[in-house]
Amino acid sequence: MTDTATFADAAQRHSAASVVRREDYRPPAFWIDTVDLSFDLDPAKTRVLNKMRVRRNPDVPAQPLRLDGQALNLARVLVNGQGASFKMEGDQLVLSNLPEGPEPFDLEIFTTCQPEKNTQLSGLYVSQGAFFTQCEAEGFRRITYFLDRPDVMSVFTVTLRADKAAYPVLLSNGNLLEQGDLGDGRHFARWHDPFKKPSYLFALVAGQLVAREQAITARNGQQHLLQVYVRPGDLEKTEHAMRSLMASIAWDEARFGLPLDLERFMIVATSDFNMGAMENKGLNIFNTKFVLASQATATDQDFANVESVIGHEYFHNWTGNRITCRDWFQLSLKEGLTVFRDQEFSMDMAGSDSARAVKRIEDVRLLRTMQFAEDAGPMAHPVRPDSYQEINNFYTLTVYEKGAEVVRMMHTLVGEAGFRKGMALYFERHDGQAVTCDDFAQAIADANPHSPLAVHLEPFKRWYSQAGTPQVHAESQYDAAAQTYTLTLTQTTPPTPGQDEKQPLIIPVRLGLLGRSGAALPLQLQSEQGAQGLGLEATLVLHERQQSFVFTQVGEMPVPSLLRGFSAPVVLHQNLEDDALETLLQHDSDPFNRWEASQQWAQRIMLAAIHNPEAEIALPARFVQAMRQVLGDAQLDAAFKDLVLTLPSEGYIAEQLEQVDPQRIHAVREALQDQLAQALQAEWQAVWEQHHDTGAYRPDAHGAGRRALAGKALAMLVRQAGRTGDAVWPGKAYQRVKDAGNMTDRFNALAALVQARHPLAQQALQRLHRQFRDEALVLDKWFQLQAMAPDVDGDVLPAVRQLMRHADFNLKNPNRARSLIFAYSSHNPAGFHRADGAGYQFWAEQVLALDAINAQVAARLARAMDAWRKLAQPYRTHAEAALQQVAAHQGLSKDVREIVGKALNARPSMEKSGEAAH
Ligand code: B3K
Ligand code: ZN
Repeated sequence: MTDTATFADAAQRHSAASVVRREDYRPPAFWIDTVDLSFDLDPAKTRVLNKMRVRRNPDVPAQPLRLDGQALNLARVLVNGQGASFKMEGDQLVLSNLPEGPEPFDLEIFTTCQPEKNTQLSGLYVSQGAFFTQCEAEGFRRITYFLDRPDVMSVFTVTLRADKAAYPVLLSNGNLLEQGDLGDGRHFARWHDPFKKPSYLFALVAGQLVAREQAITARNGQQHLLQVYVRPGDLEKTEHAMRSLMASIAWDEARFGLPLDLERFMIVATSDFNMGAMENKGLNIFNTKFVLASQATATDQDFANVESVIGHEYFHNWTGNRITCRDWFQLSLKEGLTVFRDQEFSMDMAGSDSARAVKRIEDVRLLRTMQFAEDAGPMAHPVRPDSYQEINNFYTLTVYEKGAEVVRMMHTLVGEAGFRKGMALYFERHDGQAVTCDDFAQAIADANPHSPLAVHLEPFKRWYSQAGTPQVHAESQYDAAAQTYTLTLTQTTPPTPGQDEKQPLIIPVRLGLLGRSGAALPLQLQSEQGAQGLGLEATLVLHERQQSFVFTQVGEMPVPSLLRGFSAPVVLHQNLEDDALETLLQHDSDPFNRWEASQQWAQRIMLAAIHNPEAEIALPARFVQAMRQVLGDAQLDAAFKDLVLTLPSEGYIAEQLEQVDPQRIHAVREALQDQLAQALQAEWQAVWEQHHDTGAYRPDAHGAGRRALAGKALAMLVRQAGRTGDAVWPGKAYQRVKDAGNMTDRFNALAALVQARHPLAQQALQRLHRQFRDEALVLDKWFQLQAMAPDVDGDVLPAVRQLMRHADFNLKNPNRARSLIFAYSSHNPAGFHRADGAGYQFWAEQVLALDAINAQVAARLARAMDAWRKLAQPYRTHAEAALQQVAAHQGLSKDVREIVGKALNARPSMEKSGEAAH
């Protein structure tokens, strides 16, 4: 036994912020081939014995072995069974006198940790009496000393020992080798994962859990056992999760030829989790929010989310686990690709073309409201970042959603069959390796040597290295005499922090042309080889800063339908007349662009109203008429109508402005909503009559669409009633809160009352609370709805403060903190941006309070102020003061320090960029 050293989290907080750079990547000096871990699980003090087989990396000059550790108590270090000398440098355990030569040696490290004190929820922690782990990105070092980096891949064997009554279920990755009693009321289980993996994919779970089980036979005849573990009492809410898992397995086999590679695949749910879920090999750990679903407690959106997140984590088994990331800068290698895969999975599951389009619209809406904002703010970074202070801050919309769009563009450029070939080549080359984003792009291109992707591969890869949202300007000219239509596309990307100069990108632009009657016009493109017939739709590849495309034999002045299906993550500027937008809305064969036309039109109306505070806020009759037509169109799906009738969000409108007055945006949007409610009252009633009864509940796309549209109709009718004093519709809504047969209808009715600030809302809220007081996920919704209520005379903040004192509120539970504090700070602009700055003060208090508990969650909340520089006065001054207050706090985590530091200091040529873009 050598000395004992304690390194508390606090020590780490005081170390100076250091920047990790991609260019500094060096291969590891040692490999760890096998790891044998033994745990004696105890909430107060868990003992961890870590036996590793280590060898020098022959490709790297000899140097000491530096192992990462954090918040550990070190008791013993043995090399080949002998006490070894070591020193501590910061958080690292440094071993210098190791055996020389290429032979492997044994390294044994004995440490203890304190799971019940671990409020960070990273490493090994306790949630409701059970043990869980979260190791990505750098949590494994909070369990034992290790080369905690993704390019070190090892074969793990894990022994768990614990009290049998308190922890009857003992799980880890891979296959169960043996289990049994130890006497003294303790028992053990021993697991072995045959696949080598990086430490971030390690997991263990121990507790009182029950499982839904399903045996399946794969296409190749192999048997697998699937298990979904939850707390006793939640079992009946796991059917949808199991179905989703089975569908995911079948989909990956069918679409990509990728089978399940383990005997057993386990999902475990916990209510204390920093994010959505985690793809640990064979043992996915999930936030309960993305596992539990029953019609009584979950909405259609919840059902869809469960399906998509289960798919996402399952798909990581190949894209992330079998092939992993060389370093954390390559995070999008697994995340962008896996999001693309889960989006495609959800679309395939949705079925009809129209339901697929609805899913695409939802994905694009998220990208444009959240990722575009990120790209325009102080945290803007490339899909493959160049540096970070805290990697957990880079699990962003840019890495995930924009990363998925980059993969989608590759898919567009090589086609579905070509993409599948590319994926096959990627696995052939890299299975079992830790690789880079470049390796992925290279494989897709190499499998499709004649594709535009291969032709333009180097410039295409700028999508990985260049931050900021490209702006594409489209101008066109019709020559009636020559019957030619010339489309000129120009691309620019605004400067972002640390990146002033931008190069042109490869931008696929899917398009069609419509005639006056709305019919699609045949496309013929003039090229060096003569006219090229393209059918009714084509994909142009923009690769220069400016390019003109000449279409010939165009018999009439066409309406262009550009960027169909949102074929590239860019902002398209094209100033179409209202006439053209109406043609697209009514006739475009591309449902995405039909929806887009409605949004462009609405956006134009909203921006005009915002810029003219003197003028009366009014919806043009023509727009109202177009909306009336959409609502009455028997050919259109309900879900699609719901999306068309949804005005662009306040956040999205804010993004379009140089200077943001959140109160003005809110006032305009509310006034226009009132007008939609009033002018279309008869239509809303008809919609309600047609759609509110969806029969027996099934969470499919069709039923969900009907419920969504009925919910919107009810909200509009209650809104209108609130203005006229009519009691019928609020009464119906209240009745529905009481007797709805499913949570979607119940929640929509409650939301209608709360959003209209109707007096019945309080009663309805109390009722829901009484009925669902034991359902944590429903209570989250209950808090969230109140935090997002439309502000009247500044009354939301006091209500939020009051809710923080509610017996059911708990700051330590991330879901609960998000449902109240995040919902208010990030999703209620009018409630949050107060002229007295009190919302920002509240934010500062909560960031600091959370930071003392859980740095990752605190840093997420810190991002609510990303866009502060664009705020109008007096908001901006108050916002800056609140940021300064957080920044000045002693002992801030590096997570929060990075976010507020960048918010205050990252002053790119952003101000310049705004001008360039408008
Ligand atoms: N890979 C995890 C995210 C880990 C986040 C660490 N801060 C979930 C996912 O993307 O599938
Ligand atoms: Zn993921």
